[in-house]
Amino acid sequence: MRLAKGVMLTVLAAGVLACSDQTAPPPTGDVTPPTVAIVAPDPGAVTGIITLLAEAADAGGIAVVDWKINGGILGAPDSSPPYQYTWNTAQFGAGIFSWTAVARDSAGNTTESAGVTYTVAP
Ligand SMILES: [Ca+2]
Repeated sequence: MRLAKGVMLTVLAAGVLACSDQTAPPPTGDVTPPTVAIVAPDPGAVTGIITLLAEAADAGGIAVVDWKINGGILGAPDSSPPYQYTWNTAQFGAGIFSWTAVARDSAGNTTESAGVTYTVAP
């Protein structure tokens, strides 16, 4: 019993030493995804040509913002603020459309905004 306890303490001590010998892991860079939200226009009925506006932020910098309508990417990635998309609401006819903005930071982390729904009347 006493021997077993001694062995366990030895193993424990070795483990502590092994841990204290290790240096801190190297920084792995930016692992925090950006924040992004569609801030205009307010959800609801839209008509004509409107400008969608997203705000994106990241401590390491935003690389691009993509726009998605009903889950499909539309247009080219926007690499500089203000992050806007000019949407001709006649493009897809009448219907209900959910937009999101997807921000990617300089390290490749991505965040998709909450969806904002617009209704295009017939
Ligand atoms: Ca980041």
